[in-house]
Amino acid sequence: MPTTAAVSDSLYESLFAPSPADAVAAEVRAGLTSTPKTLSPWLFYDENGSRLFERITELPEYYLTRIERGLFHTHADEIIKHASEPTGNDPAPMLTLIELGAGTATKTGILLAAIVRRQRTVVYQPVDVSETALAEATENIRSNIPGVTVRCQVADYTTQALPLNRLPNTRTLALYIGSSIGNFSPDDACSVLRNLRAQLLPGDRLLLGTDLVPGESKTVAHLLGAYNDASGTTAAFNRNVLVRLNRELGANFHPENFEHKARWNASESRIEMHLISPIAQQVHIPANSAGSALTLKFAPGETIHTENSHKFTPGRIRSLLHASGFTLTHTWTDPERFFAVNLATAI
Ligand code: AVI
Repeated sequence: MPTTAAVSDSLYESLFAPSPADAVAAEVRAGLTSTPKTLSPWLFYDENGSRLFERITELPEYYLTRIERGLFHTHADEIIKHASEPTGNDPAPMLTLIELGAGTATKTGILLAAIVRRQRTVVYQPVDVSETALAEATENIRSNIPGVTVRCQVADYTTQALPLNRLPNTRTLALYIGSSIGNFSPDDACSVLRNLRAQLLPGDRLLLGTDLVPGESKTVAHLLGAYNDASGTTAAFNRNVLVRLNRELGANFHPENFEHKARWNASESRIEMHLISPIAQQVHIPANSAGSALTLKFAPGETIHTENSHKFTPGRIRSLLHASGFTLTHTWTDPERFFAVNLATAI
């Protein structure tokens, strides 16, 4: 297994995390002085950005959360049955659930309830960099699903060793859902899964949620709609990163002078989010811990690339898992093949 040094610096802060001022200053300087200009997606998730993301997951156009939740509702017992199957000389074991980037764990309750139906009790270990999200997850689960022991861990799952609390004769089922894997480049996605695999035993399982490429029913228009919704929530989420830079770095962006744009990049199989400057403009960022003051010049039409959201073919899911030390065993999709939930075994 590769060491965590294979994980790039941009992964260090992980997604969904409030981050120290120095890390924000350094990331912004590196991204906005490069060509083309970029900002890392983890910068989205300040308090307001996290709230906007929660709203995105409830939008009619953002099918990802709704379909994944539906797949859990329909198939939870089957998923857990397969995850608990005996392999080799490992007789039907009790599962322990660990969740990477658990957030508030709203969908996980469906799987936990299925595990409790099968084995009466379960230890659930949500891992996230956000303490507040974990507190909410614990409260949700403890008050709604008797039989679950919650052991939260604040950690950066992309680079740090996971706090696996392995009881004798248990198998770990790791959850990485919500298409979060899609926000990493193909190489970084492999590094994140290898970091996970390095901490599992052969026979442990991974449940991975992946958004799918357009196909017979799913069109590019569906994808673009999910990232450019009619209510403007995704646009507000995208522009909020500029509001954050004004507040935290004293920058003088006029967010209304940047247009939200979602585009489908077919050759890279990803939705890209950009903030486009329709006019020539300058933005000032005062000196900070990362260096001296910056004056950023934007030409008309120039963009800041803020996020990639990769979409997968079944073959790509299989090869990513294989390259990371897992074998794909089962996939559940909705009838129109918008989204897939994949069960894999650590080899
Ligand atoms: C968190 N992640 C899986 C979301 C996605 O779909 O890539 C983030 C997001 N960006 C815009 N809308 C949602």
